[in-house]
Amino acid sequence: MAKKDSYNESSIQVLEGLEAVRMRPGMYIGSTGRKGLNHLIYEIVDNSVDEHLAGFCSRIEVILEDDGSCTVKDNGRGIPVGMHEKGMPAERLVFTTLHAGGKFNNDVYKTSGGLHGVGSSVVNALSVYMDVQISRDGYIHHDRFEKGTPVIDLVNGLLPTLGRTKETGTRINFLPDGEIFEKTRFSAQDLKSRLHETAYLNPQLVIVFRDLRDGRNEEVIYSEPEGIIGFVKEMNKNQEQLHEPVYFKGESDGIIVEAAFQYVRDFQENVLGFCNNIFNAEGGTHITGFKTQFTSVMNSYAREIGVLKEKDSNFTGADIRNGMTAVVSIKHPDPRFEGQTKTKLDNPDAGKATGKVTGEEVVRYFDRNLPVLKTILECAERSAKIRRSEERAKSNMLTRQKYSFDSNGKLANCESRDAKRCEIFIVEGDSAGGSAKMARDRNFQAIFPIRGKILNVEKASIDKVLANAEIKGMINAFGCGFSEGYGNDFDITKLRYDKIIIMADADVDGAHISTLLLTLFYRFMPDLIYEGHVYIAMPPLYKTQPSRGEGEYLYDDKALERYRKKHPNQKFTLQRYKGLGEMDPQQLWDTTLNPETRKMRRVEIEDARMASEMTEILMGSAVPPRKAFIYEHATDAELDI
Ligand code: TTJ
Repeated sequence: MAKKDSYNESSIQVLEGLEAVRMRPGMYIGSTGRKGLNHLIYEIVDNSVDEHLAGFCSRIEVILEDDGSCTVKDNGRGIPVGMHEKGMPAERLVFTTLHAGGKFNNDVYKTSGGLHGVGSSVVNALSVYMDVQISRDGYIHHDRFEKGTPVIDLVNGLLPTLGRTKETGTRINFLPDGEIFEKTRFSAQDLKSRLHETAYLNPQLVIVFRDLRDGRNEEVIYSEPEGIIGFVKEMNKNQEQLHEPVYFKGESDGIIVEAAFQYVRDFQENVLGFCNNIFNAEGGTHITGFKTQFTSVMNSYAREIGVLKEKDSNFTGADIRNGMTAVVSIKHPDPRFEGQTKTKLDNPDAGKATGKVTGEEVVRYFDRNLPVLKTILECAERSAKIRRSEERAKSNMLTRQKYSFDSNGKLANCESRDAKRCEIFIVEGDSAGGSAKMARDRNFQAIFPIRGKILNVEKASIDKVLANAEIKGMINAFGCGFSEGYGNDFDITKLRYDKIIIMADADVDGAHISTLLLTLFYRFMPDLIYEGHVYIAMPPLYKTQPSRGEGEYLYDDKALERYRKKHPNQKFTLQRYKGLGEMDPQQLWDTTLNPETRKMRRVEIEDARMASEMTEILMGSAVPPRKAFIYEHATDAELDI
């Protein structure tokens, strides 16, 4: 009897807990948009990865089912199913209680970067149903929940079984709740890149991805036995590599540190940080520890072998990292995160440990590999030379153009100077720019037309980028300067517009221009993206005009299909907008400019990171991959709404 009471009591608490998740889902999964939806999968998969890290799981399958649900399956030990002292099977506790650290507000970010560790109970609460099958102790144990509530009766306090098995493992099938999420279609592209990343970070793990939606039968197996070395190779595969990747691993103060790096002939550095397998978009102490120590070791070597003479000043960190691609991955027992998106590792001991291991291991490597050392120091020398000449060029250029804002002929500025209210639209094409100028609310909306394709900033050096009139005009208009490898003149408090809205045609060319602009922002003004100031306008593709009643704007071909299904017997004329230039000012105002009715999407840092990678593939010197990429992604250039 006592047991029964405590069961009731705890189950009420449970429901209250999960009810809170459904009331304020954003607090637990960040957003209820595209990203939050995919995070449900990552959250579940992370449990299987933890089981792998514990040494008991070698294979994980992730399946996007035809019915819109997702299945995650592993060959671990299986979640324990025995009776817990709280009066229910341990498994049920896992799926119905908010775990430690998974309480309210920011504490949920405790265990790792972003949203990992929030708990499978959160996924459960936000799912129409969740079906659980656990193979262990010779049986397949079964449980099922709807919106977080158990819907299966226990048998003598235990889960019913579906049959016998010799295997062990956990299988979860869940369907996200359309009442919670704006969209319930998972993004295969994001999921695949995340699973691939996980495979690189766990070289002994095999991850199977399957997409069975819309009659598809796609299967990809991610297995990366080379680990982060393979990760670095993959990132560098389209560039000229200057040496074999260098890899090291060590431990200090209970923190395991691993890194791989390789130089390519390029003017960029690309150093990625991971803590406990989670990407740290904003970097953190481990990255700083790695960079600082690497700089100091390389400067010592440079003096030792005479690349730097007594009178020379040291190389800067950026000089030394020019052309470097690196992955730094640490395992920390109690990571803490800060920053705008809670993805910046904050533990001082992580910096110390990474620095210590880097110092020891890099010296051990270069003492035995002098040719690689010399190659890298030559890069640093070249970079330092370019830096000095660019510093001169830059200071000349900026003093000359400092006050050219407003006198710039192309910017149609807004009247208000209250940055919080102001918006600037970067509009592709002069004719669309003209319509936009007429259509806008000039009180708070500025228009900056750009002509054709802007310069590809991925490859160009900084003085070339600044010499480009379109880019210079944009930087001037924003008012906050820019930062690049060698210095940081960027000051976001000077930003003149709260929203920077990219407005390009809904076709492949438009997507290309957006990609180039995102790359520009990502490289030279990344805080604009980190702080959520950049948006992409979503102009419609069609407008329907039935003989009676209101017309409707449609944003892609799927919406058109839906419209036809919804109005099977209706006759209507269909206007197709080939470009923004075809809309009259009123239409442009309704669909793209008016804050009340327009559609637009905020750019996330992952979008920008992907854009930058795409640009590299599209514009890089290697031609064959470019062709392949355009072919593969031609259909993705459609709008994603
Ligand atoms: C816990 O300690 C005893 C042995 O089993 C451990 C465990 O929980 N293993 C485990 C959990 N393996 N896989 C999971 C798991 C897999 C999925 C897909 C989802 C969840 C919530 C857990």
